[in-house]
Amino acid sequence: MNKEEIVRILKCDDEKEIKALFERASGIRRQVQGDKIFAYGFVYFTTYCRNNCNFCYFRRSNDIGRYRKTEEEVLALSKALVDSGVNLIDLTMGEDPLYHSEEFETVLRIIRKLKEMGTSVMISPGVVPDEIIDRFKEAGADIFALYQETHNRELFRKLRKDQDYDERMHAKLHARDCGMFIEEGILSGVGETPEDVADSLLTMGEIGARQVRVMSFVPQPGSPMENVRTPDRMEELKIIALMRILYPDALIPASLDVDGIAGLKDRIDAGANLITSIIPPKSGLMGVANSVMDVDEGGRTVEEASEILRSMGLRIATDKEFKEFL
Ligand code: SAM
Ligand code: MD0
Ligand code: SF4
Repeated sequence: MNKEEIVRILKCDDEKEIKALFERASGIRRQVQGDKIFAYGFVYFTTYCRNNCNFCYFRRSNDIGRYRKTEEEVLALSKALVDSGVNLIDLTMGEDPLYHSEEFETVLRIIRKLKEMGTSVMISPGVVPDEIIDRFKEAGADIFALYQETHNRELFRKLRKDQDYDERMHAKLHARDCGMFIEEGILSGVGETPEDVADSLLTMGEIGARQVRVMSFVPQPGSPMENVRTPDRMEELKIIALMRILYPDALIPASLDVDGIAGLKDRIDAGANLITSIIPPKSGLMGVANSVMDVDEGGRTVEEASEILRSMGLRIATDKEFKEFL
């Protein structure tokens, strides 16, 4: 698919054609991995951040309650997630000054201990120096996540205020070059054009991303974009389908962070092969886009997700199956 064709599909509102698009995408997923769907536990272990992204609840200037989990807490929560059946732990952090201007020893130790536990690990640290990225790899991290949000530099400047586009891209490429899988991601509903989306989708392939994501923007109280409306979900779903068609083997999340557990089925039907943002109830952990939705209610669990998958003739993959897929 070239840029023109991608743009045409993004602009298309013919119901029959869109239905066929989703069927084609989910058909490819079934061909590649049958009835298996992967599941990632989400451990947002520090919500302190030095940055001021305009879309984010956790931006520095937002006056909110924050937390920083201890090493023991992170390990205990991760263990509970692994025991519940997730295939990977996504260790995510704000650009917490405690780590970012000091050192990452605690984070490195956590990665090593999680690997000793036998689980796969993804690290979402924000922008970090090359030497630290090398050490994440040495410690055993499997996937390095860093989302550009858009590949339109002008739009990037508006979203990721005072951050450098090239620096962010460099960190991602360095992680790839030192042997980790990388995840690239974009936001839907932040002022992007269909042409921007097409550029992003093609860039994801050019940089060799193993995992690719899109999330619909969710407005955050207290942030500069709090009055920007959340977009119709059709754009996100079409982008998921396009990613699947362009990259049949890619890991493509259906994030519970956007619409909670209620949003799972549509995303899987659009071609996603992976459930992210599974969070233990009453753990004090938060999501990012929807920081609390469905968390304490126990909606974001393997159990709940499995029930929905079952009704679709699908199931959560075993660890062995996930490792073979990687
Ligand atoms: N602080 C690190 C960083 O920014 O790279 C790690 C956290 S990162 C995984 C958080 C991601 O959540 C952002 O890159 C963005 O794609 C997504 N996100 C943040 N706020 C959002 C919002 N209001 N709506 C939708 N997605 C959002
Ligand atoms: C998710 N809330 O998977 C998480 C987050 C960070 N690597 C991912 C945005 O939806
Ligand atoms: Fe900080 Fe990440 Fe939120 Fe930006 S997206 S404000 S870097 S936590």
